[in-house]
Amino acid sequence: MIVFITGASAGFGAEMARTFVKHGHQVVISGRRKERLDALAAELGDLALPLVMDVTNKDSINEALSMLPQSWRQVDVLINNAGLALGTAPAHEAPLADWETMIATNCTGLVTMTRALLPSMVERGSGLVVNLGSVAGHYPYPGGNVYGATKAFVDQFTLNLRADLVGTGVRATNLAPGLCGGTEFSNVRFKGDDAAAAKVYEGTVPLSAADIAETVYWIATLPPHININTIEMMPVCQGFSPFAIKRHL
Ligand code: NDP
Ligand code: 8X3
Repeated sequence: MIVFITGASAGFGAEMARTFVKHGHQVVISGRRKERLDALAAELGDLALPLVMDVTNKDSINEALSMLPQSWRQVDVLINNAGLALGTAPAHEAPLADWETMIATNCTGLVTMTRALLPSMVERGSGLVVNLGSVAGHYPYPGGNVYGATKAFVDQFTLNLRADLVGTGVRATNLAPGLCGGTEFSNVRFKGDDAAAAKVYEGTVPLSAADIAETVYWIATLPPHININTIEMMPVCQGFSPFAIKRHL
């Protein structure tokens, strides 16, 4: 298989690349940080192709895709993994620029990549799009405002892809994890405050990037008549909050 992973310079994406290469598949590893991609490509060898690309920029996507060698163009699996959360401020205080960046990356980037690679899959009658959603798209929490909303978009977009793709042989899955440690997710969310990022996972056994990579690999290697629509997964230590009620006592 040829697997195209967005956001492969860190976290889930890098681990997915390792997993698919371990099983002998070709992997396009994309992201903005060239040095990270080059280091991962050096680790993985000829089965990995680094591709510098910013998913928030249509020209950057088109230019990167146009540079794909002929033998790497028939992408079998697109993993729309590039994404981020910025901040935990309440809606009335959060910087609008952070919201715009999350929407541009998690929504616009994801649909632009999908629109670019989907026609070839439909033409060939096979393919798979795996989108990284989140439990934040299913359950509200304070400070989750736009991040959660972008992931709810991922949910519905994936289901609507399924609606359009019935009969084409092309599959689509939304993978929605909960608390997952060992990636840069919280360091990015807390804008480099690594102590605050580490606190998120204190005293927990969170999901790991390897857990996510194994799940994606399982989805991608199921027999072609099976479509996993949505998977929501959490670490056992995570659950649900009660409703917040402001009492005037
Ligand atoms: P990381 O921060 O470790 O990795 C994010 C990746 O996305 C990096 O490789 C980064 O690369 C890439 N990326 C970010 N912005 C862009 C952009 N504009 N263009 C191209 N690539 C970009 O996060 P995770 O691995 O933890 O998260 C991966 C996905 O999983 C995200 O969509 C996240 O929302 C989702 N998720 C994460 C959870 C968690 O708890 N960790 C739980 C549920 C979902 P670079 O900076 O080099 O561009
Ligand atoms: C990441 C999971 O709970 O931090 O999508 O929003 S959470």
